[in-house]
Amino acid sequence: MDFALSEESQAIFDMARDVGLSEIAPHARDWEAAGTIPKELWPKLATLGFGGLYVSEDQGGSGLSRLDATLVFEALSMACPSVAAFLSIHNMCAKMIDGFGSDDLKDRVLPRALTCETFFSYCLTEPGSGSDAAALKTKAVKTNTDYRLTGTKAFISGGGYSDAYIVMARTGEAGPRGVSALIVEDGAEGLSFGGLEDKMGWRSQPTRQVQFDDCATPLHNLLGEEGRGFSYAMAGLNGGRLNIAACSLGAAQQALDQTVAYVRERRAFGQALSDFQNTQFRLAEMEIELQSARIFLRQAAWKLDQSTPDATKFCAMAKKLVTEAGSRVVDGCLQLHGGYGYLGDYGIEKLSRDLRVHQILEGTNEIMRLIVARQMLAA
Ligand code: FAD
Ligand code: 2MC
Repeated sequence: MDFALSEESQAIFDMARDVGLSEIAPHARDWEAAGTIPKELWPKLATLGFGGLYVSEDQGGSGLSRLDATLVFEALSMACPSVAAFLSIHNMCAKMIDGFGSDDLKDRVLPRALTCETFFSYCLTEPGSGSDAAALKTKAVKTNTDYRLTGTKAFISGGGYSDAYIVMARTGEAGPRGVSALIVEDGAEGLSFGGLEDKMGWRSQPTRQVQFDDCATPLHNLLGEEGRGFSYAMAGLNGGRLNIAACSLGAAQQALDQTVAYVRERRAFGQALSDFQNTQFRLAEMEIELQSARIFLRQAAWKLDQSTPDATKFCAMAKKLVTEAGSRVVDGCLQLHGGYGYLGDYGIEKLSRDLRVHQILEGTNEIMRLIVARQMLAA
């Protein structure tokens, strides 16, 4: 057992932190105001292998472990968790294609996904089914030449922005076993988008409904086998949940680092804020919370890397634990900044808004508890 990062893992973290500092951090607030991220960013990140972090090397991906991939998201989130999390969704899709796609699909789709020329979104949630994802109603009817989709997906990160969508749609019976995963490319006949959602955080990412009105996608755009799409979607989310946790961790660490510097400078009652024992104890609590969250997250990632039988449970536990710890820490940092923490210029209020949704998406933290309890009570 080794609790230290290897030199190689540390180098991956440092590389991601540096590119975040130079390419993302200076623009994060402008992109938030604009409500979008310039598409030119992605190919730049792809040159570092960030378009397919855990896509296998055979397919041209970076072949990183899940643990190393969480380091990338932790580091990028120090610059902006909204941008980092958006990239995580694309990576989740790329890995689903790598893991479950036919050779033909991989050859056709993956090269452009890895360079981010094709940026992917993930479409599971519907207006009437979020947590109970297997109740989805979007239908895909098979013809001789294509699948024809009808239905609506809700809250899609990258809706109307991305170049392609992995869509979970019903091709068979009710429940999870009647679901298939299909790739629908932007511009497909019958594909349209709802208006831009006005969100609390993640504002640089466009979120829209994705609508299918007898929308055609070729038969060869089926991912894997018919009826297995729900399992593929869930498998994708195991890694996605680790990444979202890593995004909370990196953002909270950034807030804490900034707060340590701030309390040394800011004075009240004739002394630095850092001289108050209350400040010291709060800093210590936050440090303990983040360090323990980090170790727990890395253990969960290691379990997914090893495909241990309890990996799903650990991914769910890590998502719940780290996203809640991250938000608590950012809120504590905001408090230590006093009124300045509430102002846009200091960046902490943005982190607070961006991180809040991590307790809701990629499965709410109640669903994470459900997954954990189900595994505990099984057998
Ligand atoms: P509901 O399922 O209606 O839940 C409402 C409340 O009830 C929650 O507190 C929930 O925890 C609780 N609840 C539900 N069932 C149970 C239960 N069995 N036990 C206890 N409590 C329960 N989805 C995508 O597919 N792709 C995306 O790209 C995407 N991006 C998103 C981006 C944003 C900004 C947001 C806000 C959401 C995004 N989502 C996306 C959707 C997200 O995954 C869902 O919002 C989430 O899964 C919850 O579903 P819901 O909103 O329908 O809430
Ligand atoms: N990993 C791999 N396979 C899984 C899995 C996992 N984590 N979870 C379920 N499966 C498989 C499971 O083994 C079963 O396969 P099989 O048919 O071969 O036996 C199948 O999927 C069905 O599983 P369940 O019987 O557990 O399905 P159920 O409907 O009871 O509930 C639940 C599953 C509640 C865990 C699931 O619906 C869920 O995770 N809900 C939350 C939805 C969610 O996370 N949405 C996120 C949307 S994406 C997003 O928000 C973004 C920002 C991108």
